[in-house]
Amino acid sequence: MSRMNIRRTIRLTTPFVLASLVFCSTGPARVRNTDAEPQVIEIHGKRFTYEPAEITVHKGQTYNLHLSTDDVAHSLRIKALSFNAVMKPGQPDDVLFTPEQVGDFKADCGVFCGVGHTKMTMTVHVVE
Ligand SMILES: [Cu+2]
Repeated sequence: MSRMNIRRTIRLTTPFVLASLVFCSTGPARVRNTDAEPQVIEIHGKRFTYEPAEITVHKGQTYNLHLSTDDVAHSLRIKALSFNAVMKPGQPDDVLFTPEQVGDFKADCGVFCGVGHTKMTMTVHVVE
């Protein structure tokens, strides 16, 4: 290929290469944003249990805890992880939760809700 043909080839292909780069760079970014959406975990509190009674989450990952209750006020409290979110009857709430420590943690209710209040617990497993 002559020098002139090479220049012509470069001049003709450059816009397509740049367009491809733009297309490729926006494609994965969209996927990344979708992946960044926190996973939703539904937790329902009622005298004197949580449903589910245990959850498993990954360290450093952010979750959207969808908390709800219908009877009286409760909370989801994980003392070891400095987390406490009040659950009000009839007012479901979304709370972001990012565990930063691996282990099995006890969650309990931080709002007195009756005679079985101290037995209202669940387990949060945080894994790598
Ligand atoms: Cu309680």
